[in-house]
Amino acid sequence: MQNKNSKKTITPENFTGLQQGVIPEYATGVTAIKSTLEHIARETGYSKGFSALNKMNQKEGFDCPGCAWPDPKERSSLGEYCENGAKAIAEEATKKKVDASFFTKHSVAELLEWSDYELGKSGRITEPLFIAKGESHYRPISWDAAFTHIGKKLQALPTPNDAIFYTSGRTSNEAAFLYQLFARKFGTNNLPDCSNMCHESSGKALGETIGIGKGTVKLDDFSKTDLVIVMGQNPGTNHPRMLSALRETKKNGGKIITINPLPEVGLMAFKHPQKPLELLGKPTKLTDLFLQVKINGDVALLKAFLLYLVDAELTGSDFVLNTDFIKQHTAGYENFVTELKQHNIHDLVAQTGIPFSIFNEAAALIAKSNKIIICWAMGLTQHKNAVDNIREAVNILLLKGSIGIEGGGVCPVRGHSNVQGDRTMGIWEAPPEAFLDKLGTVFNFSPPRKHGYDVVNAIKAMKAEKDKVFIAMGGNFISATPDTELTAQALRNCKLTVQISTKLNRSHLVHGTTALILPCLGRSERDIQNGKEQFVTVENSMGVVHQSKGHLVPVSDKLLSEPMLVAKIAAATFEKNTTIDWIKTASDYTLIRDIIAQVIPGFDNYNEKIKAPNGFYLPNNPRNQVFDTPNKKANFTTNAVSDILLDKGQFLMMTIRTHDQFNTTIYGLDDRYRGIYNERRVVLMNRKDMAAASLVEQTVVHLISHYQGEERKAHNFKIIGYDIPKGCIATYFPEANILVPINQTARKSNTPASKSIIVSIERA
Ligand SMILES: Nc1nc2c(c(=O)[nH]1)N[C@H]1C(S)=C(S)[C@@H](COP(=O)(O)OP(=O)(O)OC[C@H]3O[C@@H](n4cnc5c(=O)[nH]c(N)nc54)[C@H](O)[C@@H]3O)O[C@H]1N2
Ligand SMILES: Nc1nc2c(c(=O)[nH]1)N[C@H]1C(S)=C(S)[C@@H](COP(=O)(O)OP(=O)(O)OC[C@H]3O[C@@H](n4cnc5c(=O)[nH]c(N)nc54)[C@H](O)[C@@H]3O)O[C@H]1N2
Ligand code: SF4
Ligand SMILES: [Mo]
Repeated sequence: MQNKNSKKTITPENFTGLQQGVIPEYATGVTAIKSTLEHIARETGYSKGFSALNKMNQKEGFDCPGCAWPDPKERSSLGEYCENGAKAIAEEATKKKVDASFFTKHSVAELLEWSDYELGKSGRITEPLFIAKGESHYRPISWDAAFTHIGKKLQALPTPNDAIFYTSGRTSNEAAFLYQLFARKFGTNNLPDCSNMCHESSGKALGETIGIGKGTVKLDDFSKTDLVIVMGQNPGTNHPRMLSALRETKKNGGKIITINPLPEVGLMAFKHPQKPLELLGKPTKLTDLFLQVKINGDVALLKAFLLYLVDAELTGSDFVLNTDFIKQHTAGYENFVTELKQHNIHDLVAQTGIPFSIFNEAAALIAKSNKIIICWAMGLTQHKNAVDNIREAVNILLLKGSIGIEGGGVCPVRGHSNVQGDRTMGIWEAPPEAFLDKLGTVFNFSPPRKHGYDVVNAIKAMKAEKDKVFIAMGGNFISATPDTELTAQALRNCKLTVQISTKLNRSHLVHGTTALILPCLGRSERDIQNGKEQFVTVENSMGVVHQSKGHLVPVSDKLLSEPMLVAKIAAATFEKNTTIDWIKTASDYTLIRDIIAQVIPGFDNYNEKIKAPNGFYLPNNPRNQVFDTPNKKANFTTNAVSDILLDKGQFLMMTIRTHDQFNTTIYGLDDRYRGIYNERRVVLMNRKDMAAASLVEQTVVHLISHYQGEERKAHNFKIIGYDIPKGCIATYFPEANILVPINQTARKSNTPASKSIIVSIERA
């Protein structure tokens, strides 16, 4: 935690020059094309940029390094990408380079003063780099020396549990499988990943209620549904091609309800950028009913819907529930109804901030719809009661029998392009016993059984004890995690930190006693091993596994692929003491897929199945109304409404993404769909709250978060009047992460509650 009197922090706190503009009425269209072109021109040049875009999300090409939204069966010849996918590729294929001379010029201390935006814009890392104890600058190191250093430090640890192996969700199935195998052979389940901060709450809630920690819908269900409910998600920015799926819903007569504290532009109306005629005409209206819920009011809202559905007197009909489904496939219904009936629908709706008449309209629409899809993202998963949010969403679908039917089901929309695949491959601090049993049998060893650290527990462990080894397969741990100042102390306590990265970020600068930066190939780049071109495989948000093959010339000839990097670390750590030929396995990715096929259900015949141009679906029993829970039923659950109480002068704050970032990678300083330009240090605030606190547009304030008597402070934000419920404010991630208390996490999933932070506002 930061000393209240000191302004020195891990992240710079200066302004860049706020400009405010109008909020557009619809998403994409011509402005999006213009923005795409500008990014491509600036980062890669047109020739390289379009060469990459032409291959992105095409059957012979590479998977977009942006989000995990699936590709349609038929790919458009005009391109299968969105504005933000194009920005993601421009960022990876950038001409700018971070080489040894860059680090000769800039010390770590100097770079720490740069913003995340400035760091990222420095370019791609081109060679392995090392910083020794007490040194001020990174310097080049040979690959061999780098691997030997890691091997020696790992070997010297008193216990394998002193090593922590983090993963971000861009890592391919092949690299992820080798990485977890290495960690477990080394002797630990310390495999925290970005999922712990992302959809962990979805996995936990879905696992116990329907028996699989994943979604159940397929892309074409969006054209067959009666109703899509989009909760706590901003697809116009974060999953832009989902708007095309929602457009199909509308074209086929389906309805859309949006539940969000903000009227996100992308969800309101949309012009398809790859349909030239549409660009000239009117946008498609998407949301039919917008429910402007207060932050963390979702359990109350969902409970009110549930009460409406089970109470025939309210709906005026006995036929809104699917009683056959409830009888045949579920458990816990009586208990669920008994608990529900203790609530009063008007009290529940009052807690949401939504006018009763609008609630009523939405409830009536749910009651009359049979095929319902519920989609959600971080607006539901990053709260103390995040698991409850999702369990309540499942309750609705169970009442309606809308799981495992055409046009109905759960749709947790994943973030990183292979975060779901990484988990399938065993990147999990709490692996199922059956997975470990199989891994042990196939590789003839006894995998560690004790669960490892997730992200929050990894930070606490590194903070509590010195001299651990922290290795990150991608990502930007210091900027993505909560409680930035505390996490910095944790990382600096390590004896070695290793970052396997494509681009420069803050995690290279907040490092252990010694540190390595190991640069790797990006998705879009050609990967040649042993003279043969390789491809990798990934799993999208709907459980489809498919190929991804880069074709651009790598930015440097000193880069290694992620699978080869893991293999070399493993070989240096185990030396002669291993039964696996790591280097040989990583020299031909079909060999990695052969071993995956032996361990992971659904991957039998992997090398054959992956030849299908659209990939293949993994098994998903709830799609057939088979629920692999302990009681073999889909389970109703009971959940309490939010217990967050605000004192006078306090607000509930959510930390969200702008339209110009991919997590901690900042593409630009604008948030076009919210009318905010050239500034990220802003607070979106209700205008009545502003008036009550005598704050005006652009007043400079500091934010103080409150958690069980602890205070954390972030300086310099500008107030912006916005259409957001009273008592709620919004700031951007990662600037506000310093305010997220390490101990304020979701029950059961331990995900940092970065969408419900209690803060007070202090005038600067
Ligand atoms: N371009 C781009 N694409 C991305 C990313 C990116 O940073 N940039 N990140 C990727 C990743 S890793 C992820 S996980 C996803 C994230 O995708 P999103 O979850 O869409 O991202 P956030 O900006 O966190 O937006 C959360 C949304 O939830 C709403 N919200 C916040 N609190 C509440 C609440 O209490 N209740 C309700 N109902 N709504 C709430 C916010 O207003 C906002 O609209 O996107 C992925 N795709
Ligand atoms: N306050 C707050 N905090 C949050 C969130 C929030 O909404 N609010 N969201 C959370 C969520 S949902 C997530 S997923 C996490 C994200 O956490 P992370 O996944 O750790 O962070 P990213 O910003 O996605 O990581 C970006 C870095 O990954 C590296 N990289 C990019 N491509 C590749 C590649 O192909 N290979 C390798 N090896 N490296 C690559 C680059 O060096 C880049 O700097 O943040 C979480 N933190
Ligand atoms: S929707 Fe997601 S996966 Fe598709 S092109 Fe856009 S960023 Fe890439
Ligand atoms: Mo995420």
